Amino acid sequence: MRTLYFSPNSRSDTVVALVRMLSADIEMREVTIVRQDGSEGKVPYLTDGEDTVRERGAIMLYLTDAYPDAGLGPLPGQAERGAYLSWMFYYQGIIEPLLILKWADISHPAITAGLRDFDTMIERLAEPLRRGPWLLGERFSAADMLCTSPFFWFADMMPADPAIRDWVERCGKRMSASAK
Ligand SMILES: N[C@@H](CCC(=O)N[C@@H](CS)C(=O)NCC(=O)O)C(=O)O
Repeated sequence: MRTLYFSPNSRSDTVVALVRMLSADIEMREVTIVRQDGSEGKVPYLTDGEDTVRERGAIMLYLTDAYPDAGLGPLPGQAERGAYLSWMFYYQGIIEPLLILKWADISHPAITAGLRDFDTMIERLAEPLRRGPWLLGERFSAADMLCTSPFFWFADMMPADPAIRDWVERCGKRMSASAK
C-alpha cells in the first residue's frame, strides 16, 4: 500500500493533484510540517511498503510510472521519455534553486556558472512552448504540472513571455478540469 504525506498549501499540492489525475489508490495522510522539536517533516513524502520517495520530481515520476494508464508521463522505451526525465530533473536541479535565489536576491559568478540565470532558465522553458502546447510537444505530462507549479504561487516571478504565461494558464485549466 502506498501512502502520500501531504500538507495543504505546500509543495505537496502538485503531487496531490497528480494522485487525483492518476486515479491512484493511495492513502492520503495529512501532516503538520511546522515542527518545534527540530525533527524532519518535509512534504511531499511517499512510502511504498518498505520503500520511500522524497522530492517532488522523484515522487511524480515514481507515480506516473506506477500508474501508466493515465498517460501522464512517457514510460521507459516510449517516445519523449528522455525529455520527460530531463524536465523533471531540470525542475529540481535548476528551476527551483534559481527561483529561490532570485527571491532572496542572491547572485554569484559561481552560481551563474553552474545553474546559469533566471532569464536563461525561462528561455529554456519557452523554447518547446513556442513549438507546441506542452513541454513534450503535443503531450501533456506531469512535467508541465511540476514546472508550472511555482508560477501559481509566486505571481511576481511570472515572466512577461506570452509562451510561458499561456502555458501556465493552460496547465491550470487542465488540472482544474480534472478536479471536476
Ligand atoms: N525539495 C523538496 C522540498 C520540500 C519542502 O521543502 N517542502 C516544504 C513545504 S512547501 C516543507 O515540507 N517544509 C517543512 C520543513 O522544511 O521543515 C521537494 O521538492 O519535495
